[in-house]
This record gives sequence, structure tokens and C-alpha cells, in this order.
Amino acid sequence: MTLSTLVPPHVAWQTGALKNGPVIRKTTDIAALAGVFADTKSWQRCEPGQAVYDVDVLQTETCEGALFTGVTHVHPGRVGDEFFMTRGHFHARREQGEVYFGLRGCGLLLLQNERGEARVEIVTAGSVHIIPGYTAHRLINTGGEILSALAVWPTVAGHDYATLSDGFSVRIKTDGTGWRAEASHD
Ligand code: S6P
Ligand code: ZN
Repeated sequence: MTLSTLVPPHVAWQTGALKNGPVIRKTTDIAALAGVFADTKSWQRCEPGQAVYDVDVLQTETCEGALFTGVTHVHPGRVGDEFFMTRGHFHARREQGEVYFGLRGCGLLLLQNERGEARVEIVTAGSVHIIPGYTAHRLINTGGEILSALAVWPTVAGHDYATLSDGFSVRIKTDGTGWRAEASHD
């Protein structure tokens, strides 16, 4: 009998570094996040090439039932009072969920349903976040170190950024030592 033995991809739990697999990295810089942060004047003063977050995704075949695995690294930083964060999205296939696992750093996972009701979960090394379908999600780095989280999601899920082009209903800002939540559209 011949049994093939493959070396699987590997994630370093302390850093989120992926190896042993074809990985595609996408970096999102400040310039790409026009309209995402509330304080436009502070956003204009930022270095345009400043990286806000990197996403590494293992290349995977895409079909119904297949899963993507990726790591998001959100850099520490702020635009005005607002912490660096991902753009945030619903899945294009709304019923599709996702799981995030905190790896390092500290931050928040902002979740929002289709009625605009938001909640947050605290992300730390080892935290597990089950994102149901019909739920938009955004990672926010409230700490001084890189925030890294592993995610697994269906390859058919897709991204819908347009529905939240006016932003989430809540913004997370510094209160000097920690964070505070502020309603966006008051
Ligand atoms: C994909 C998953 C993550 C995000 C990444 C960047 O479903 O939720 O890989 O794509 O955290 O966030 P965004 O909102 O820019 O796609
Ligand atoms: Zn997602």
C-alpha cells in the first residue's frame, strides 16, 4: 500500500506567520481607506503608504464546501481618536458564517446585523469568535502591538463592502487609556 504523506500548511501561533503553502498577501494602506475613518482631516494628514492591515490567505481551490484560511494583521495606530481597523464587510452570500481565532495583540471584533445592531467581542490570544451568517464584521486594534487573527470562511462567501459604505453604526475610539464606543450617525 502506498500512502501519500503531505506536509500541510503551518501557522505560527505566536505571530500568525503562514508557511508551507502558497500564500497571497494583500496590504491595505491608509490611502485605500478613504471615507472609512470619521476624522477626514486626520486621515488626510496620514502618510498615504502607511500600512493599516495585511491579510495572508492560503491559496485554495474555490468551490461550494471549500474553505479559505487566512490571517489578518492589523497594525497599531489611530486616525485621530479612532483605532486602525479593517474596512469590514458582510459576506456577499449573506448566510455564510466565519470563525476568527485571536493569535496576538488585543482588540475588538465589531459585529453588526442587518438591522444595524452592533456588538463587540474582545480579541486576545486564544479567543474564538463565531460569526454567524447575516453579520458584518470588522477587526479593530485597540492595543499598541500588532493584532493578528486567524480566520476560516467558505470560499463561496465573497465580500460585500458596498452595504456598509456609510460605515458601521458604532465607532471605537481611544478614551486615553482604553477604548470607548460612540454611535456613528448621531
Ligand atoms: C474574509 C475575512 C477576512 C477579511 C480581512 C480583511 O471573509 O473576514 O479575511 O477579509 O480581515 O477585512 P476586509 O473587511 O478588508 O475584507
Ligand atoms: Zn468575512
